[in-house]
Amino acid sequence: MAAATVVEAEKPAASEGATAGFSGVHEPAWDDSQLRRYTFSTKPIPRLSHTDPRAEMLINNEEPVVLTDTNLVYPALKWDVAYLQENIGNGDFSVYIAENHKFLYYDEKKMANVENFVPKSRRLEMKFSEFVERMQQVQQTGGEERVYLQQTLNDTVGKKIVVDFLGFNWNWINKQQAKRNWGQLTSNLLLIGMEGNVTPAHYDEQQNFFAQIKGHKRCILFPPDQFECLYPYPVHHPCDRQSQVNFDNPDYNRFPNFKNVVGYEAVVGPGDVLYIPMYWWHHIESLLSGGVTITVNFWYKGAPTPKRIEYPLRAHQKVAIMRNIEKMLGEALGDPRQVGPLLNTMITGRYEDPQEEDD
Ligand SMILES: O=C(O)CCC(=O)C(=O)O
Repeated sequence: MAAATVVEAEKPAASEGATAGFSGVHEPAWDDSQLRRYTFSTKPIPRLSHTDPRAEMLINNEEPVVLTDTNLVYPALKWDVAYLQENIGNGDFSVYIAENHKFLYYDEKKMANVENFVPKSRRLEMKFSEFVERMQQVQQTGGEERVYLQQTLNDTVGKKIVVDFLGFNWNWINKQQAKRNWGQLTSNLLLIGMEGNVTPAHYDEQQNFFAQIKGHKRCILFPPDQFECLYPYPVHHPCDRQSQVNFDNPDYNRFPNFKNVVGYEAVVGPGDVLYIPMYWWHHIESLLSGGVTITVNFWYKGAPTPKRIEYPLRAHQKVAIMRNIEKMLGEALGDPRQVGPLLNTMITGRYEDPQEEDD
């Protein structure tokens, strides 16, 4: 991994999180046929008890780890679509509808920056029962179209959900936040996905404890030092922070460094909590033929920038610098469309081999 790797885990086995079948024999909760195939290789993310000192070291070092026994969302482990439909209340929910399995995020506020930008999914506000109907319709028609509910938990939820929420292991997570001087909890996003849904690779500027509640998700992470392999969209583009590479069919002419990408992966199931460090890329897929998935994440602001900066800078600090340069140029030029041409003029032919003079 990027800096010190304190744990080398075994290759994840499909038998992890096994469930007991009718025979009493433990059956694997998932198998390899439920994973999509990609061109790159991955190493496993360690699965550890939250009491294991190696888990603490990984989080301190901002490296991912799956924690198997935090009880973080224990009261929610009974949630399924029927329970939520009964108890979640009559608020509005953001539901994305995509033309295929990929839900590429886009920032609606940045859409005006790119002429002719056509999002590959659309967001609709609807009641929970409408979402359930929509999901059933899509399942019945069996086409490419899919739906994904992604809604910040708010005070419109019903009493039973509030009780479940208050029963989360706030003691443990508050300690995690305090120990690392992270900022405030900004939101809990509830995600309810159909089997096979994919959230393509992107990074967030927040720390994330990703708590799996129902079904299994495959999470492939890449450290911030793989920026050059993943080719994020420009900062002013609606798909800022998302990789431009199509993992299903990479275009190596446009994105040659994608050949060098190496991921870290884990399949998380009910009760698992994956720590996704700030600025780490993550690609997340609900397993094929795995049924509905339910997740709640916990997003925290990062720790404040230290007063004394230590060199060499870490990869994520360089990503933050690049983001700030793009933003400053956009403001200085008064037009985000001029940022790319100016950066090209500034760099092309000047930095490739600066020691050789042409006479
Ligand atoms: O679970 C997903 O599909 C995406 C979640 C995600 O990107 C996040 O929690 O940051």
